[in-house]
This record gives sequence, structure tokens and C-alpha cells, in this order.
Amino acid sequence: KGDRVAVYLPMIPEAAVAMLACARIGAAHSVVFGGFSADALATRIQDADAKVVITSDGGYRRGKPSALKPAVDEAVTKAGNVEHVLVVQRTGQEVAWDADRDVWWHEIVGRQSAEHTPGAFGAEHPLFILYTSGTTGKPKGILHTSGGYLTQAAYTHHAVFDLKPETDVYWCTADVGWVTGHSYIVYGPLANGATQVMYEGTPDTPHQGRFWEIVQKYGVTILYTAPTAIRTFMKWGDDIPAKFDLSSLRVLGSVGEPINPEAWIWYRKHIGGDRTPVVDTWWQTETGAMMISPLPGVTHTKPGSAQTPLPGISATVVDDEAGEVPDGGGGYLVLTEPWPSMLRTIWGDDQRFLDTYWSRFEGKYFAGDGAKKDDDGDIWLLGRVDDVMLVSGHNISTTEVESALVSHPSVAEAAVVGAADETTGQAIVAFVILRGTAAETETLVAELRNHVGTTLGPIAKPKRILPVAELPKTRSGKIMRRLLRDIAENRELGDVTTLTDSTVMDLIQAKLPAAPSED
Ligand code: 7RM
Repeated sequence: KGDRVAVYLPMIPEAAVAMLACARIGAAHSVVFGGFSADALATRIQDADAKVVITSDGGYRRGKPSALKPAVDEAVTKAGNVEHVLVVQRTGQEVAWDADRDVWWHEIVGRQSAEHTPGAFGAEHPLFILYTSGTTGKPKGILHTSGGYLTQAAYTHHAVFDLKPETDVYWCTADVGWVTGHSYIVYGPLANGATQVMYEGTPDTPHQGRFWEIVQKYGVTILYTAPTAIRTFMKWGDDIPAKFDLSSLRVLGSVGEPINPEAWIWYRKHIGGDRTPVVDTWWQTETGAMMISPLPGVTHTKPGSAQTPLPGISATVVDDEAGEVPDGGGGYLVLTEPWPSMLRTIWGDDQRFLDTYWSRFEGKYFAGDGAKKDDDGDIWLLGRVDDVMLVSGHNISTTEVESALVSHPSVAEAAVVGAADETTGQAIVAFVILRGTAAETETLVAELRNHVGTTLGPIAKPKRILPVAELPKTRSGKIMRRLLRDIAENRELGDVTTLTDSTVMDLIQAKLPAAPSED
């Protein structure tokens, strides 16, 4: 009780088993995404001072075994205090073995009693630490406790997905290493008795219809995924989901980034058969569970908006002086009352907790996201405040320019950044992935700039538009605009360790000599 356990596993049932085992004995788990490097793992083991690491020999990626244990061996050598490493045999590949330290899961778990009485702990007993990368510096260990966290994870999972545990088959495609996997694969659904799919693999292996094949095979009724995945499916083409029977689906969820109206409508039409509600759920690692979302069948939904705070949640949008903006106004998203699953601190750094979330607006939680209220008072998320661009004295949201670009038939995905500019302070630089059929011509680039100009006004016209093959993304699918800013400003690239695929940056950099297009 009170110890920390690091969990570094692929998407296998043992990941959920390990987390819940920790919860039953009152040891806080710290799940580290299986795609992170030995260094990232070492930093997290050290910061939490974990005594045990639970891992596996490896996992499967694109149908091939991929080792995990070597990274643990390296990390544990760097981060001193680990006493034991518990190893699940998943792939059967060769592993280095330290007989004093390493223990096979199958050799020890199988001979334990099937009966275990869980310890009883206070509501404020630590349940887990989950590290978020943060824009700069050291990752923040977000601490969640037991009672409030479970209450909100279970309630929101039930209400936002209209869960009928006896009949639904629920599938959340997130990794357990992300907070979405904690709250909406492990704690919420299991507390609610949901039947669910847990998938180890990528959406394009062995073929690009993999997700829809799974929906058809298991009769999935509720699907929860990320906008980045939805935009990828759009890019692959409507004909792929059309080959499968998706009629079991009845609620679709989105999380992780603002979902542009284009993607929302595609999701509802091509996956939901124009029949299913789409719930766009805004929340953070720090909030522990969903905060702003429509309720299916209750809220009249609007593509692109997360809409209203859930029952019991107080969220609003304020200006620089902390004053609430009227309907139609924009500013910063804040939470004005406590909520059950709020983070309790940053592990080992209460001051950073206060500075990061509680110092910007007195008595209010600062989420770090820009937002606006429409004329009905519904909330629209506009991206991270760090990413907001300042062009000739005007605040322009990356999300809005990206949405405008993606609403053009030739654009599949877009990422927009503000790059230092002598005349305008910042200039808008857009990186776009074109749809399969669109040719990368100067005429098209000019057309895209004009398209943004007509949609949002001339001030929002990108100065440069660079067609690229891929965008840099984190493992949870968020675009790393920071790296694109480095590129747009001809700087050395910052930290790329949380990137899914670092070769993406080389491809983008190769594009750079292209002359800036200007009015
Ligand atoms: C659940 C999760 C949190 C950040 C958050 C936002 C962005 C998440 C939405 C969204 C617009 C959404 N946790 N974000 N969901 N933006 N609409 N529905 O993603 O800690 O990894 O990230 O993600 O910027 O602050 S997280």
C-alpha cells in the first residue's frame, strides 16, 4: 500500500489486470505507453520512484513481434530503485534475464489463490499517476485518487454513451497508456459492467478495413475514437467502411482534439449510417474524465462543437481579465467549480500544480485551451492556447484555419502554426495533406489560400501552404505543432521522443526550400 508500480505493456488484457491489481492493494500505478523509449520510461520510473515494473517480452505491431523488455532493462539500470520486474510472456521472443530481479508472470500468477479481498482505502487514496508530456521541460505526473475519479469515470461512461451494459458491445480504440484508456477502457466500462473490445494493433494491418471488420465481427454498438483516426479513414476512402456491416453501431464518440465539422459529418454518415448521434467529448488527463459533451438523444448536436458542460460540471469561457465572455465571444476555457475526478496535484511538485492550473485566473482552473461560445452559448474548442497565432494584432485559432482548409475537397488533413514574421508579428504557415486525387500545384495552393480567406476573412489567409505526406503526431494522435513551428522558423527540432514516427520530420524538412507564396 502506498508504493508505486510502473506498467509498460502492450494492449493486452494483462494491462487492465495489472492496473486493477494495483488498485486492489492500494499501490498507485503509473502506466507508461509501450511505444515510449527507454529514456522516457526511466524518467517516469525515477520521478514516481516505482519499486516494481510490469512489462512483457514484447507486443505485436503491424503483425510482427516488437520487443519491450530491452527498454525496461535499460531504464531500470538508469533509474535505481526497482526491485522486481514482472514479465508477461506475449511474443515468446528471446529476453535477457536477471534472475534476482525478473519474474515471469505465468510462473507466479497461476499459483496464486483465486480469492483476494481487496483492501479498503479512503476516497482520497492515490489511485494512479499518469505523465503528460507538457510543452516544455519535465513531464508532469498527474495524480488521481480513488473515490471521485471512479465516480466520474463511471457516471460519464454511462451517461455520455447511453450505456446498456446487458446488450452493448463497447469499443474504445485508445491505448491504455493514454488517459482515455485509463478512464474509458479500464475504470469506467469495467465499473459499469460493460462488454468491450480491446484491440492490440493498428487500423491498417492487415488491411485498411480492420476497424470495420472488428465492428462487424463483434457487433460493436458504441465506438469511441479520435479525430486523427477519423481523418485518416476519410483519406483512405468511403468505399472501405462501405464493405462492412456497421448497422450494429448506435453511438459514436470522439476525443483528443477538436473534431472539424467535415470529419464529424463524415463519421456520422459513413460510419454511423446517418443514424447515430456523435458525441464530441472534451476533457484532459488532468480532469480525469469527460467534462464537456453532448448527451446522445438529449442534446441537439452541432458538428464541431463539444457544446455543454455535463451535469455537475461548471465550465465557461473568460477573457484576459477573467471576465466571462458573452455568447458569441471567445477567450480561454476555465472550470469554475471543483469536480469529482479533478487531479489532486502534480506528483512531487505542488508548486508546479498551482502555477500551471490555478495562477492564471484566481479561483478558476485554467485548462490551457482556447474556446468560444456561439450564439446559443455552446462551447467550441479552439486548440491549445500555446498554439494560438497572433497576426497583425489579431488572435487566430489554429483549429479554425485547419477546419477551413479541411473543408476544401482537396485537403485531407491540415496543421497550422504561427511563424515569426517581421511585418505581421506572426505569419500563418499551413502544412496540408492532400487527398489522393489532388495534384500538388501552385494553382491549388493559391486556391486553398483564397478558400481560407473567403471562409474566415483575409487576415486568416495562410502566408505559406506546404503540401506534405504526413504530419508529426503524438501517440494519442495530437499534432505536434511545436515541431512544425521549429520547421517554419528554420530552427533545430526540439524534443521528438513522443512522436509516433520521427522520420515524418525528415520528409517535411525536405519540402522546405519551396518559395513562400505571398500576396
Ligand atoms: C482526453 C485527452 C487534453 C487536451 C485538451 C484539448 C485536447 C481533448 C478534445 C480536445 C477539442 C475535444 N486528454 N482535446 N479532447 N480538444 N475537443 N473533444 O485528450 O490530456 O491527452 O489532452 O486535448 O486541447 O486540453 S489529454
